[in-house]
Order: sequence, then C-alpha cells, then structure tokens
Amino acid sequence: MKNINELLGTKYPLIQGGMANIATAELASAVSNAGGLGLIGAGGYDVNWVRTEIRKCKALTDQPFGVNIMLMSPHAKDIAQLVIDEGVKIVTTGAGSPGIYMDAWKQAGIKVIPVVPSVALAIRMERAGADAVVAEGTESGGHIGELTTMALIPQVSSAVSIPVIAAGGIADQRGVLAAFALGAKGVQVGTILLATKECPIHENYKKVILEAKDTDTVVTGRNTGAPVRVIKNKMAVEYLRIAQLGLPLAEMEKLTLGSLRKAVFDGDIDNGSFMAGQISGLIKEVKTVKEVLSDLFDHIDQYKASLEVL
Ligand code: TUI
Repeated sequence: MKNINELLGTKYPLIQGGMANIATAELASAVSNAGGLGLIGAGGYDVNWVRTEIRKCKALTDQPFGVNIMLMSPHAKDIAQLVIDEGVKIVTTGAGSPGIYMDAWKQAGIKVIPVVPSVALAIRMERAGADAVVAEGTESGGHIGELTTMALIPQVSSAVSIPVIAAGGIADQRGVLAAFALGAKGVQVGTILLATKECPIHENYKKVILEAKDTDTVVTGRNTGAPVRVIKNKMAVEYLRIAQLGLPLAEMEKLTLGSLRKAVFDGDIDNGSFMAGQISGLIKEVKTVKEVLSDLFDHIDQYKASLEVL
C-alpha cells in the first residue's frame, strides 16, 4: 500500500478539511507550504470563484494542493469539469457520492479521495477507483455522518485496501497516534486550522473556537437529512426549535449556508453558524499553520515512546 506522503507529495500525512466559505487559496497555500495537503473548499461557490482561487493558489505555493467539492452544491458538476481543465492533481469530495465523476477524473490522472461516513460508501468508492478515502467521524464540524471516529476508522480500514485517512476529533499528537492505531495512514483536520493566523475567518469565529468547551457543539439539520455540527449559540438553539415545526428543506438549508457566511465574514456571534468539531474544547490559542502541523507531527516518536500504558 502506498504511503500517504508519496500519494499526496507531502511532508506530513495530513489533509486540510475542505471547509466551505473558509478554505480559500490563502489557507490552502499556507497548509501546502507547511508540508500538508491544502485544499480549496468549493462549498457553494460557482465555477468562477473556484477558478480564481485555484489560480491564486498556484501563485502562492509550488507544493501540491487540491480542491474539495461539496456535492450538494448546484455547481458541483461544473466544478467537477473545472478541476480537469485547470490540471488540479487531487480532489476530495463531501456531502454525497462522487460516483458519476470518477471515470472522468481518473482519466485526467486526478487522485480522488472521497470523504465517507460509512463502510458501505468506502467500499463503493474503492470499487469506483478512489485512491484513498477520508473516513470522517461524527465528532467533526459541519455536515456529518452518524459513526464516531473510534468506531468508523477500524471498520473502514478492515473493509478496504486503499489507504484510510481519519477525520473527526483530531487536534494533537494523541489524536494522530490514535488514528494510526485504529488503522488510518493519515489524518484530515479542520477545527484546529480555524485557530490559525492564516485562516481567513472573522476574529470572532476564532474567539468562539478558543472559548468553546467540550460540550459546546450541537447538531442541527437532523430532521432534514443534512446534520451539521455547529457551536451552540442563539442561532443553533433557534434552528433546533423551528426544526420541530417542519419547515420545507430548502428553507432550512438557506438558513444554514446563509448563517455560515454570517459567522465567517461578519463574526455575527448570535446569528452565525459556527461550524466546528467536538475537539474545539482542546484548542486554546491561535498559532501559525506551520506551528500547528509541527505540533501534530514533529518528535511524535518521542511522544509515542512516552506512552507507557502496557
Ligand atoms: O461534507 C462534509 N462537511 C461539510 S459540507 C458543508 S457545507 C453544507 N452546509 C449546510 C448543509 C450541508 C452542507 C459543511 N461541512 N464532510 C464530508 C462528509 N460527507 N460528511 C458526511 C458526508 C457524507 C454523507 C452522506 C458523504 C456521503 C453521504 O452519502 C452519500 C450517498 O449517496 O450514499
């Protein structure tokens, strides 16, 4: 099995989460320049926005980077073609199955790494030609599946032969080593990268992450079939209240993506949707992306040796 660093062309076996409205060329290039795989998060943006960010990223780094395509987006099909036209080398996908695009991407020589919440989808993706999968536990921020990282990673690792990259609840060396112990060959992180100098979000978003404790996230959207983990605030409580009233799906989704923008761009503490993982409570300071990656991996052998449990 290929080592993740060889597959991605990275120094560290780390992928940045494809965080919608947050993962711009600025963040992606910072992660790639620090030795991980940076991603431009296409989110709900159109082809023109994504093209501009890809070109910016090419100018900001000579290291490999990728694009994350959020499959619930109405622009997903156009972006699927754009990545081919722009010569993007690595694509990750979220919030759906990328099956219909796989052949075209493989033919273009793109490495495809779908994000999956279950064994069944991981197996389907391996059969369709995926180069690796990100198995994402329900601890993650944003749109999530049901299974915890602890239960998902070993089951996916046993079910497929392609490398598994673990996501959900990882923000320090303990999390990285736990992921490896469960069978993962790499990690994807999102929440820890929110608290970085390079992350282009409103300062209030960073403050919300630093102040959050372990129990401060909730899941909205369970009723609409699109569960989304966010920091519990006025907006989240209100959402959960009206969810019981049974509004149409479109109304609820408008509320979520619109409010994510309010969090990211306006830092609107009450009305923003601050997507973040359960590990937020561990994050206590804003660092540079380079410091975050170094803290996650450098001298990890020494840390491992200090685990005198058995
Ligand atoms: O996609 C994510 N995380 C996201 S996307 C996002 S933007 C958004 N905002 C509001 C509503 C919905 C999306 C914010 N965070 N992570 C990867 C992920 N993919 N998590 C879960 C899944 C997933 C779920 C079901 C993948 C496939 C799936 O089923 C596919 C099928 O057809 O079987």
